[in-house]
Amino acid sequence: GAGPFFVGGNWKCNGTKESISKLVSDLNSAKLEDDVDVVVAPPFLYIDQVKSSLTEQIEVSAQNCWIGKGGAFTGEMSAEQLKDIGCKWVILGHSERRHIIGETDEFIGKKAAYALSQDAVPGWDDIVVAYEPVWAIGTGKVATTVQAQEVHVAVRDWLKKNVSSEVAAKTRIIYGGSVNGGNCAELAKQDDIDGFLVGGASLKGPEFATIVNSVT
Ligand code: G2H
Repeated sequence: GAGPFFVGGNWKCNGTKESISKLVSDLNSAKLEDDVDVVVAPPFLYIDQVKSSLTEQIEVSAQNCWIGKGGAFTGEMSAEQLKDIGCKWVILGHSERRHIIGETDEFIGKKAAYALSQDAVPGWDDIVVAYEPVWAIGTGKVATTVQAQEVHVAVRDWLKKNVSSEVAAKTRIIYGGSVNGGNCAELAKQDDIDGFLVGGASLKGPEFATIVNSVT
């Protein structure tokens, strides 16, 4: 697998000022392994609150952004605006955006290309690929270690054939779908699982810390 281990907390459309303040203080007091890249993605409205109160050990991500430069696009946020407030990450193409909102591969591809273009020297180092089996998302049904490892190998092989061996070796491929404090350790042991994208369990500080610390 590729390193460092990467754990993302995808808070989705959850939280209030009060619950987020509690979550941030739980994360701030948790002991997190130093060598893990930890990123949390609050809803847009709370990014500023989180950025100003969260430990610097954890970076902040958005959950979406527009396909190009800002302007007359009601309800959207641009990559430039995310950069302006110091938000260096964005989740693009989550299956909830595809299935519920109707985003297509082409649309998501444009978003990814534009977001990367906002970096001076965009590269695969900046990209983390999440594999989330749709039947495992928010269902409590996690993939078996064998199922997840098999797909991660397939994704890495795809990168090898379509991009390069070097990129395939260094791109973090993370698993998402009902990851929790109880199932993370076994999954983390798999060679090609380079981290997790965590939904429900990322809303609980101590459990999220357990997942971060499952790095092997
Ligand atoms: C899958 C995942 C995080 P959950 O969408 O992106 O959510 O852990 O709740 O299944």
